[in-house]
Amino acid sequence: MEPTDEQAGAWTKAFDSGKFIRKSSEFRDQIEPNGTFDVESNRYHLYVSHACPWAHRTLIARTLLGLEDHITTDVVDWRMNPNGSWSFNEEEEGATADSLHREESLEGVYARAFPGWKESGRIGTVPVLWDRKHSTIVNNESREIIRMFDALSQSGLGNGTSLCPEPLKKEIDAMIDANYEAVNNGVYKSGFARTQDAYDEAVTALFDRLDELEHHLNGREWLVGQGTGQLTEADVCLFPTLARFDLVYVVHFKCNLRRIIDYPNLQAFIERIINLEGIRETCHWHHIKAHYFWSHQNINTFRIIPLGPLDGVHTK
Ligand SMILES: N[C@@H](CCC(=O)N[C@@H](CS)C(=O)NCC(=O)O)C(=O)O
Repeated sequence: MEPTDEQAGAWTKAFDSGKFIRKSSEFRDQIEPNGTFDVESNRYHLYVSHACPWAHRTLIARTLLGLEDHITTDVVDWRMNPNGSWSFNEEEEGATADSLHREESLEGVYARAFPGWKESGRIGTVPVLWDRKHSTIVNNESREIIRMFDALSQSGLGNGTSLCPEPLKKEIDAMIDANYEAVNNGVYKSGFARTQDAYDEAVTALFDRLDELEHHLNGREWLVGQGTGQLTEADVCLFPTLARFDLVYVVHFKCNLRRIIDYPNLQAFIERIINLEGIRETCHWHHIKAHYFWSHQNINTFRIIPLGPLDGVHTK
């Protein structure tokens, strides 16, 4: 039976032959020294969901680059609204109000940046990087936000480290690209597939890539770089998907050929990242688990949240 528009949420408009098609991000401006969006402490604000793997990337980069004192954040409720939009709810543990505008939902924030937003029929995604000075959205594409955070760290706001050093940039981009369709987006394509063929294709590509990554991590700590490698954006982009895998995707998105815990190198990889200073604090397991099983009623009609798994990084 086809889910109703209500049950299927924002994704109803994004299918082609049963395959889930991810929409592109709308706001693509950049922070640049002396540009419209100049480098300034406490000017930019990040709206995130702790459930969302794309938003998680930006929080991890913010921590690793030492930008916590320069970029403020607000966190939406883990409950996604039936149309796919996000609300603020300071009553919910780990979530906040919209500290900048007191909007009830993220749609209100998008509407401030883009008059006519609500009529446009689009739904605002997280993460969102907001500029206090021009009262607008700078960017809502996670990959570009983390690259900008790197530039901020280089410009003296953060701890000066880089997750994308120039000599490794090509290798980093190639690794992020190679993981994007198959893994980061692949779990969604598996879970939201509306035909057996679309599902089979997505799950096969997903596990082929996980097998390759398991092999690639033999004798390495990080995905990119000489020797055992060095921590880069490529690791930051892969981690949020792997960290949600056994907790959610295996069951909810039917990504069940194997679990991450069955891959020794991938399991060691997520543990390595989670043990970096400040990273465990960015992992809100309740938001992650409750969000998916509760919000996608078209694939989990009665919103039952599974009890397990008993093992995994989320238990430590
Ligand atoms: N390309 C975006 C994707 C962001 C995205 O899809 N976020 C999801 C949450 S995991 C969202 O807000 N979805 C709302 C919707 O599409 O209705 C990025 O990487 O920043």
